[in-house]
Amino acid sequence: MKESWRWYGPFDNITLSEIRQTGATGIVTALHEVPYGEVWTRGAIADRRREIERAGLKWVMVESLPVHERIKRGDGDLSQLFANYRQSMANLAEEGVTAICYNFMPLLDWTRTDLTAPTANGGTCLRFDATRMAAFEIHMLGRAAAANDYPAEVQTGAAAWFEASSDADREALLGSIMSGLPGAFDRYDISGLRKALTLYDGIGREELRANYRRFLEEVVPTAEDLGMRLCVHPDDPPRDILGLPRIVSNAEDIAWILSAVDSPANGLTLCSGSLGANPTNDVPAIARRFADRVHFAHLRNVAKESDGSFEEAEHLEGDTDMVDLVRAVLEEEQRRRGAGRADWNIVFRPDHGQELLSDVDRQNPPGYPLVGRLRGLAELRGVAKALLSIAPVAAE
Ligand code: DNO
Repeated sequence: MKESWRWYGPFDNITLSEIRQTGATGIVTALHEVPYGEVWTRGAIADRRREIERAGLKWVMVESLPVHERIKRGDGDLSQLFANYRQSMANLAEEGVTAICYNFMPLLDWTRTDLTAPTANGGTCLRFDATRMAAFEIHMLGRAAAANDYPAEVQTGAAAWFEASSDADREALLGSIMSGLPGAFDRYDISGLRKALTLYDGIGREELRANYRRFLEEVVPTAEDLGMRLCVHPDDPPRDILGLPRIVSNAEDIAWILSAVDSPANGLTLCSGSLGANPTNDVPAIARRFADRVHFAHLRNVAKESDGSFEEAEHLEGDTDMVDLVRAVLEEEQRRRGAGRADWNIVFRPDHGQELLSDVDRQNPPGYPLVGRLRGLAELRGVAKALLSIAPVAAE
């Protein structure tokens, strides 16, 4: 398993030389400063690549080359946006960066209601609280149909939270919900969000799927020609949110995506934390079922609660059997080696981390502290090493 680390480039105050000390050798990054939909120039990619290589590391994965909202909505003439996406892909390939993670979540990327929920050991973690999300949707946003998405007791709790909340509480909640958007783009206030949501009127699951299929048809052949791999990131959380459909949430969705354009270039980011937030998703089973199309793994864990809330747990704790999941990845590597596949070494990164120790002073992007992720990486490395030494991993 190829150890990698997400680095936000100029937006990150963790330096490449610090990352080098974690033992990770691969860098996962993006040109976050380029507005969505614009071409990543070869020169800008080369500069970033050289900066990474000067630190003794290698740019192994793009996360993300964002898919423009208009493509998600199927809005108007998209030919320029598709052409730009393909041009960015070609420029990346020229610079030797051949794997791209992206998502197809409408409007928002990952969504949490609390960025600093206290953990039992004195650190903090990211939390999705069903009551607060309901308070946001029903009372702050005033989305009429939102009540249907929450059980009665969550609605009652939401009304109580809203009644008791101060302006500062509500601002903080809005801020947390908007924090999933990387870089500096497209954060909304309440009225901006209401307006952005109306652009999705009439776009349900089937429409979004049609728009996604069109995107895949436009870019997967290019990826094949360039020897690149695309890997879609699952929805986080894996359920409809703000009334917007989500179509990358479970095994059925993934099966649909991978067969919509059936090519090895059309692959999956196995994000155990995102998938693991839905109680009906068996993450190791999903990993095994789609193993040959997993081009990237995000390894982290969540602890779920009965009302739909969840918290980011320590990497080896929480609801997903992480040892079994790592075993599934190692089994796939073994199969690929047996089949002579050059891409047998699956890139993974410790996804998110709790804020521990000095993390609290560093102002890192939510979910991406140094110590918490280093802990996750070290634990995952230990699991992989132990599994490999106990017995050769079973392979067919
Ligand atoms: C969250 C990340 C996601 C991911 C995008 C990929 O921590 O895993 O924001 O980068 O969804 O496009």
